[in-house]
Amino acid sequence: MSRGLFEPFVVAALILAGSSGLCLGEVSIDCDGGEEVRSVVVMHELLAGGENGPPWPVFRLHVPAAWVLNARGSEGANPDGWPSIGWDPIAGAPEVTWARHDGQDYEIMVSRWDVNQWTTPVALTANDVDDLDPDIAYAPDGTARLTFWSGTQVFMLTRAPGSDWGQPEAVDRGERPSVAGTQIERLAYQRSPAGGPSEIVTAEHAGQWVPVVLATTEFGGFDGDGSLDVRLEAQENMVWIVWEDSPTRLGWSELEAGGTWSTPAFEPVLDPSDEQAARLRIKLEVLGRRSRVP
Ligand SMILES: [Ca+2]
Ligand SMILES: [Ca+2]
Repeated sequence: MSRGLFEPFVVAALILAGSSGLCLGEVSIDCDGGEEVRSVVVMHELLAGGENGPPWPVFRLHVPAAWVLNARGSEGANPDGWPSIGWDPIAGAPEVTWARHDGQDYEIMVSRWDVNQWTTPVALTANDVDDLDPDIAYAPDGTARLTFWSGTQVFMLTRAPGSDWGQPEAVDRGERPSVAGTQIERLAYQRSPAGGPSEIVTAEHAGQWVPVVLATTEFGGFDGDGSLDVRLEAQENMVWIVWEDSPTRLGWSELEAGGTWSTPAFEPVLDPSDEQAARLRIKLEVLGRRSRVP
């Protein structure tokens, strides 16, 4: 199978019986007999309540060490954050970003799969404040985009094919941003001012960043940590945004012809363990609409 024609990612949830305190996980690649990457494997422990345990330690002990990324990332008092994985359509290889604690605060790290090994992780930030929850995606032309948040500010970095990452660009006040493989520079995030409802926001770069508020909610997220897990998604020329709207439903909106966002719709969530299935139901609904366009 040629590169770029398949979904090169596998996300495996490893459920460990009992509560031994043992946390196993892994972020690694899976190759065929040659150097072609077949998938990126993210294994982790699914904790009680549906929360994810740390993904970094090695689970597949037979895997060559060069395939495994950051195997000690879950160690210490301030373990590394959850990874986001992008797929470079030109190199045909994955790139991973995550937040790493430097002893003072968190910085944004990146590493790419280069022929037969992960590159030495590089920090894209260097400061005295927490930089968190990076998300990476590639536009169809190979432009990489990476977004993260720090304090109450959302940032975006861009790397054109063959170039280095630019400097972090402040986008808007907000938290927990998400990026997707759209050709247009765009992201989604939440704004959660103290004492007020959260806003679900998308911003597009058209000369300057233009934020659009899609919805508001008083909900604090399924994990109760304030994260509404706002996700920007893009597939088959369809673009949509999903968020945790209440204890019983996800909200979603899709980008319509003409560039406007649809009035939010809602998908029931039976319980937190149904969330990923509910996100898949929304995806099928969005892609199904596409198939009905004459
Ligand atoms: Ca920092
Ligand atoms: Ca620092």
